[in-house]
Amino acid sequence: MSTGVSIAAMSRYAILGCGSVGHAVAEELVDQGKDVLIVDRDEGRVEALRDQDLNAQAADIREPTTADDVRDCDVILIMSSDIEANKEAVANIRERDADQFVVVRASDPVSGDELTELGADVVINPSSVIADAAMRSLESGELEYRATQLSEVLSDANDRVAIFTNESPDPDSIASAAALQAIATHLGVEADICYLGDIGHQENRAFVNLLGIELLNWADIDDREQYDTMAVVDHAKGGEAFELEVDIVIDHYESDEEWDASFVDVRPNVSSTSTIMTKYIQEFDMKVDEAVATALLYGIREETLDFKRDTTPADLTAAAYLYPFANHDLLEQVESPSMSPETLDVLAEAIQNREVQGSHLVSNAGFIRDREALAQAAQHLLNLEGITTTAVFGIADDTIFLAARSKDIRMNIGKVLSDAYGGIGEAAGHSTQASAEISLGIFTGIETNDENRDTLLSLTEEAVKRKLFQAMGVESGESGNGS
Ligand SMILES: [Mn+2]
Repeated sequence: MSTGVSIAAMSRYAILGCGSVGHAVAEELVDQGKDVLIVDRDEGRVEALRDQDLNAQAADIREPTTADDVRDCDVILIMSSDIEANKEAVANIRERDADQFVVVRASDPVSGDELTELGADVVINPSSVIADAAMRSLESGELEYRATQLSEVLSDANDRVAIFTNESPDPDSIASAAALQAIATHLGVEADICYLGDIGHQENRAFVNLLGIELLNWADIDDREQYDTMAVVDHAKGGEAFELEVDIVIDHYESDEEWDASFVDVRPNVSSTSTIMTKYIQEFDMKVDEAVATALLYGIREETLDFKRDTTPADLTAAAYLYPFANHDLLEQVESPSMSPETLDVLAEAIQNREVQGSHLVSNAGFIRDREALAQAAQHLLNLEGITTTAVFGIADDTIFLAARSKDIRMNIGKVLSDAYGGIGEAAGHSTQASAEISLGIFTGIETNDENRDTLLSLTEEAVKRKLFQAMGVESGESGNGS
């Protein structure tokens, strides 16, 4: 593509080898109005192509002269099923030293590597293309099948459907329930979202209120007879044994419970039930409501810790689908009900840099302005799954400030900090929360240009982390860096 002008307007295409694949590609390009030259050694075939008003010429693609014939083409597609001939064609073209874009058909990964070495820009391996296509059709076929099943079970409801979130409803669970309710409505079936425990976290309450999702406490419902179909979504984690008879189960975790439901869709290969529900919404080809889209997007982001944990392609495509329908201002409000921008920055930095040893998390928030943000970040990180102790530190005014939190009853975090830093700084606090201050001392002479700042940061980071993990009784540096 030596010309500097638009490829779409000016490119000439050559197709070398016009069997079934080459022919299909040629037809597609001609349909798109492209200028195509076809080269094939079979004279009869060339004759037939010319009868179809195609620009074809008879020549052996292995011949060096063929490379001369296609010298004016910008893109060369070598599509013959004779892989040895394809190799020679690539070699001849590359010998001409022209800047042409070469796409070539291989037969297997080995010939693919050889063709790449000979200078092909793109190598196509038919068996992997077919395998990919087969997997995609299988996936969409399965989804179509499941969607039909789901709509049958929902439509069987004579009265109302009760959709249960997990016991302490979290965003993934609430969003999934709202999505299933929307699907039921789409099918003309009435459904309510119910919960058994209580909505504990303040953020989850904010989530429900801001999105205007109506959740009913099962304990407050007198007329339970009105529900003849029961669904549970995102229920496996965080729920006691479910005593009601269930018809629909949708989850991303395998459950310990033996469900005797007519519809079960459990996919451990995705990270959230919201991802699964998004696929159904797409399959039902329904207009997705703003609140539902926002809820689902938040559900996916929360389960994947904003796409940092166990994110699968399915989670990403679901999020990408939801993105344009979601209300991003609302999303921001849900995410940060009471956090200042500085706290959010510190928290983001701390999540990114976290190092986890066992259930202990230590993280560096970098250079900070507001020390209070460290304490909030440490408190917030304590919500991460499997974490019982957190410590977040940052640098301000030539001093390292550190805030720590613990919910591990066997650990006195105040004592841990004074063990770790008592000798080199000041530590204060008690069993569940504590803080420490360490003067940068020997480092303070360094002029803080950007490069020195980075060096300073990594030196302090290592020292601070090592001392803390030691005092906690674990050695740093062996495993489990979260970022
Ligand atoms: Mn979940």
